[in-house]
Amino acid sequence: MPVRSKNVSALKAGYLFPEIARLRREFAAKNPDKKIISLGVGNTTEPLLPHTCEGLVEGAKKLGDAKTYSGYADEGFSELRGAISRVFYNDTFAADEIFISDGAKCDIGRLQLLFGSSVKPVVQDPSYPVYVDGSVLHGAAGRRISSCDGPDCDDTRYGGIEYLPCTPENNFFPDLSQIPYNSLIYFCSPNNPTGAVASKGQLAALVAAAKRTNSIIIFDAAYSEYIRDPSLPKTIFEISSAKTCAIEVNSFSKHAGFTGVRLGWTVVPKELLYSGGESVNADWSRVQSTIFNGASNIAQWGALAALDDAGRTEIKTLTDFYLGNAALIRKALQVLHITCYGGENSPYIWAHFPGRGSWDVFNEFLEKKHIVTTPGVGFGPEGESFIRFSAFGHRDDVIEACNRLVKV
Ligand code: PGU
Repeated sequence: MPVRSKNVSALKAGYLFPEIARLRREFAAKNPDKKIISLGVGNTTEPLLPHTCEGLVEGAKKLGDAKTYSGYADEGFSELRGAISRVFYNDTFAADEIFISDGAKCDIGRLQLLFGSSVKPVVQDPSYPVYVDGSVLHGAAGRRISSCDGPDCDDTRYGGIEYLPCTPENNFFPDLSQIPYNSLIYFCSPNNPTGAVASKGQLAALVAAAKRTNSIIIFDAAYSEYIRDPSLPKTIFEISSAKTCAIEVNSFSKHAGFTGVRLGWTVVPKELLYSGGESVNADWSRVQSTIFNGASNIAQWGALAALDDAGRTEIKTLTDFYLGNAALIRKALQVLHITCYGGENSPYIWAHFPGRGSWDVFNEFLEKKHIVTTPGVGFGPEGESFIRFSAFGHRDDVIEACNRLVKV
């Protein structure tokens, strides 16, 4: 029999969110009379919006008609690539710099194929766990420095990864002087889980640091449509010189409710070159056309509807709704005098419980309030005394969860 891949065996026992789902199921089995409310995984709950949904329905009908049937869509419909450039990037990218995908997570998982195992991954600590786990799968994370295993192991560092602490003390923006040469810098803004959004000045400093260290940034903008403060940048490409050092991933999941429909995109500027001068854009096209066969045509028709004027108006309503949930959760935590961050330009609230372990707090909320959250340490060592609340939920459930929270 073939042996198990060293990279797979180096992963922590279980991926964060299925582990939390398992703990929820265990609790539900032991407490069948309790109504559990999930503010854990960031999974959308509200139905698709009518105009966007109509786009999906029309897309399905096109596939059922000989005159409009289409098969493999290669790197994406050119109309959709053009519409993304227009709506999100002020038309500054050509269609062939935007690659349509089946979601941001999938592209994050594939992008490291471009850089191999010798690149140095750099992550914000805390951040979305796929950056670390993806690096482990590509063999770039080095040795696991860990004294334990299992779902509640809070010691999950890897020797080959540079962790940049993002804490209240530094306003959740890292010390960029820690970035080593030839790094692959994963940067998420609005950040999952802290909800912090980097300012334009901070992104300019990040781009300068990437250039100084000959590094490439993978910028994850999955929550950009939650930014309400007009002074905050929604894309790394608001810094124009980022075209020579950054790739951006984004998704229709969180703003159009496409978590189950599946559609995202990745921008790889033509100006972005490896140290040897080769084109990263050409290689990404080669990789995608080899191991990915294009996103669903139906989903792409839905996305085109989501990007026209009626679709954009709907999306604002949907993101406003989830931000309304976030405001309720923040308010309940403030009543309890729990210090919390985020939730204003992001659907996540990062609540601080100084001196406590995050799994402890997670268990307490589950057992006493029957509310599922996400323990902060699942996002990195600096998340240890924090809990993440997700604002994705039906309004009635969020109100009930807030009532339970404030009730002594
Ligand atoms: N990027 C970030 C920063 C995310 O938080 C998520 C989802 C994604 C990408 C995934 O985008 P897709 O386009 O849908 O692939 N984060 C959620 C869901 C958990 C998960 O494993 O993806 C969360 O709760 O953090």
